[in-house]
Amino acid sequence: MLFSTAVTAIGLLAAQAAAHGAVTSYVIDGTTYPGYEGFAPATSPKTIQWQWPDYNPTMTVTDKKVMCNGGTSADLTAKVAAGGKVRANWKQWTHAQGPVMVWMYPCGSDFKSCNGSGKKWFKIDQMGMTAPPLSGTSWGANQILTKLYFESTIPKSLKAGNYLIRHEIIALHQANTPQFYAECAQLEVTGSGSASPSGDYLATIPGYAPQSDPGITVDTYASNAPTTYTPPGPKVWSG
Ligand SMILES: *[C@@H]1O[C@H](CO)[C@@H](O)[C@H](O)[C@H]1NC(C)=O
Ligand SMILES: [Cu+2]
Repeated sequence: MLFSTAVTAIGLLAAQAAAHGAVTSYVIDGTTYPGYEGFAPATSPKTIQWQWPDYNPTMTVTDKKVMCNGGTSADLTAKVAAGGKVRANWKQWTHAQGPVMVWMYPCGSDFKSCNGSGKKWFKIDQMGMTAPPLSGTSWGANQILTKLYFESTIPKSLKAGNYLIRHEIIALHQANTPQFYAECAQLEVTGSGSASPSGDYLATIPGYAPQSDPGITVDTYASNAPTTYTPPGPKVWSG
């Protein structure tokens, strides 16, 4: 009895773990960079990605873990030309409903002291819902479910320098119980750009929107569910 209960519990845990996901590698200007894989932090290979401790979702937008899934600085940094492409790969993903948002943060000269604080985060890309219903599959998250990647362009005019890139999925498959999945990696943007977003394009993380934002706390299955969806946080800055 006890034994079978334990086996069931382990089975459930494994099923839960398998139901989540994280960015596990990147392709940046054509070069592949490994990230973390599996369920335990690794010391090798060295990565550009901030080490995350588990696949579990963060449950509130105000939790510190929402920033980079609990990660701190990485050993490596990937170079990317402004105007170049960053593709994030997920080894597994299972939830169709929810937005994908790609954010950046200027790190200054030293990644080791870069902690993501202050109102400096900006979005460079996002995909919410492209056609109703909210309970359907016309979502950014479903693109990851079917393709296991999301590719974005670094704004061509972005000022050169050190940045974090943060890929975030908000899984909305449980009514009024959003799940945040976000990972960060270190980029050195090159080129002759001199532009930086300001004002309404900037946000702090955690807390880029209230937990009650209709893009965060929503019942995608409600009979009176809205037919449109706006991802939470600022507008995308494209340079
Ligand atoms: C984050 O970094 C900034 C700038 O270096 C620093 O002023 C701040 O105290 C740091 N915050 C934490 C929580 O470490
Ligand atoms: Cu999950």
